[in-house]
Amino acid sequence: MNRRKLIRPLDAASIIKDTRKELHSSARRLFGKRLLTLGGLALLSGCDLTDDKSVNTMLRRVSTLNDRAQALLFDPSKLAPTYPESMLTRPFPFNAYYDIDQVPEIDAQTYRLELSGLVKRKRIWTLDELHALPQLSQITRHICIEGWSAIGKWGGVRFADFLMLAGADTQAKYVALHCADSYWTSIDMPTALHPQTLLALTYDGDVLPAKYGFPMKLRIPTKLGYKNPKHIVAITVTNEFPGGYWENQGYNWFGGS
Ligand SMILES: Nc1nc2c(c(=O)[nH]1)N[C@H]1C(S)=C(S)[C@@H](COP(=O)(O)O)O[C@H]1N2
Ligand SMILES: [Mo]
Repeated sequence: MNRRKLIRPLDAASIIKDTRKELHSSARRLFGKRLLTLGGLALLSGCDLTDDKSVNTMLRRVSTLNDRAQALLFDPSKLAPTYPESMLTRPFPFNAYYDIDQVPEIDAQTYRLELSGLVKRKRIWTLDELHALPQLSQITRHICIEGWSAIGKWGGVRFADFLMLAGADTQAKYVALHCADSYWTSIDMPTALHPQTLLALTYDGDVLPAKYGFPMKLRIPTKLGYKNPKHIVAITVTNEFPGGYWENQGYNWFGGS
């Protein structure tokens, strides 16, 4: 059994870990180098942590606060590290909310990508059309919240180029990504426009294998693994908070790495 299916609606432990990490690192600068404990935050917010529900509410608030801190600290021109070919992780790990024998099978011929929401040119893209756009490739580290990381090489279209081509409203807040396996996630616009955010069509120089997200995934080296959706079938530009599969179960929404 996949142990992640056992995760409760709100995985408090993961948020505490996440919160602690954030308070100890980037976000701490915002708090004037003073370390805020959960208890301290509770005092500040007038929240008494007497039961599970109020603890959850509190942690949710801390996580939302983290989203804002991370968004403020995000530097759109700062690049994630890149690596030489010699450092590629082989074999690259597979991960999903299900086991590998349940990876969706997508037919390249009938595959369509639907682009909708706050875009001038709402339309459907075929795989050939995506492959016909200018391609680039990069070697970056994928970091999964479950405690592993791996270096991989992905190729494809710069997502910012794709959004521009589509006439996306770049003032919009979110880009939501919907996947063939019902997974979904969403990202902030500055991350969508980051130069390393890639609409990835290849892995290690070849067509993206099914397990790694055929026919298309979003490779975002500035974000944690769960914010790198595979098998994307629809993209929506929106101002309404779209949440995400894991995010709605307690994972921090911004999910920076
Ligand atoms: N469609 C879809 N995308 C997904 C997931 C998923 O379950 N379904 N899992 C995410 C998580 S948690 C991780 S770590 C990575 C794993 O990607 P990989 O199989 O290429 O290593 O995919 C992410 N994107
Ligand atoms: Mo992950």
